[in-house]
This record gives sequence, C-alpha cells and structure tokens, in this order.
Amino acid sequence: MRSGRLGVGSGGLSLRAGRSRDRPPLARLAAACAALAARAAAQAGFAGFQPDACLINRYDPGTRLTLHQDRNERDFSRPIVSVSLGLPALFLWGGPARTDRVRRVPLEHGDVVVWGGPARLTYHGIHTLAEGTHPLTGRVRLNLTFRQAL
Ligand SMILES: O=C(O)CCC(=O)C(=O)O
Ligand SMILES: [Mn+2]
Repeated sequence: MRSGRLGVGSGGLSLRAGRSRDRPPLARLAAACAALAARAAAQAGFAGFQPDACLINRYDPGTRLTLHQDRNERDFSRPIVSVSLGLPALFLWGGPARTDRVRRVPLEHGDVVVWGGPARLTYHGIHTLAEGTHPLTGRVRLNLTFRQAL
C-alpha cells in the first residue's frame, strides 16, 4: 500500500471552497471532491464538515492496511469520509480497542464510508487485497480519505 496527499492550504491544491471559475482545473477538482465529502458527512449526521486534507492510498493485490486509529487530526469531533475506487476490498471494522472483535465489511468501487462521533477512534484496516482487475483502475484499489486535519 502506498500513500499520497492531495494538497493542503494555500500553497498547494486547496480543498477549501472558493470562486470556482477563477481556479485552475485541479483546484476545481479538489473543491468538488471536498463538496462531495461534506455532503456525505452531512447525510451521515455530521453537518459543517470542511475537509482540508485528502490522504490517497493505493493498494495492489497482496497488500493490506493493518488495524489502526486515525489520530493525526486535531479535532476528533470531525468525521472521516472514505471513498473507495477500483478493486473491491474487505474493510476491517473493530472497536475502541485493538483486541476488539473485527467485522469484515465488503467495499466496492464508489462506496463511501463515514465514521465519527463515538465511532471516530474505532480501529479499522483493510484485509489483504485479492487479485483482480477493475475496468477503470486495472489491478489497483484507490482509497481517498477526506479529513479536517487542521
Ligand atoms: O483504504 C481504506 O479504505 C482505509 C484507509 C485508511 O484507513 C486510512 O488511510 O487511514
Ligand atoms: Mn484509517
């Protein structure tokens, strides 16, 4: 699994809203993604979510993401919004302790998962990705997590 980041703040590719016609295409894409994430968060009961960071993970078959909590953000009252693209995966959804029972939730291309509130620090991960080919991404799963990090 490899990670990247879709820029944060004014020097890079801002996820903040602005006058869209004055912005370069990539910035408009970032703003559209942020709007989508905010809408998903609102539908899940987290109004006012304003993501300022997007972590992008790339998984090839045979790779995985071990159980962890998302703790790099300043305000845990803000949710995480996760968008899955490409190959399917099993999302591992545990509890507040690493040793809690873990459920396996199938995720497919286009699925959006939002977690926050009392579930914000739930341990989660991705089971070893199975071999496969997706018509849009080939042998790859991409995951975008939108975060209010600052
Ligand atoms: O790939 C996923 O669905 C989860 C990614 C994740 O948990 C993370 O980037 O912290
Ligand atoms: Mn995570």
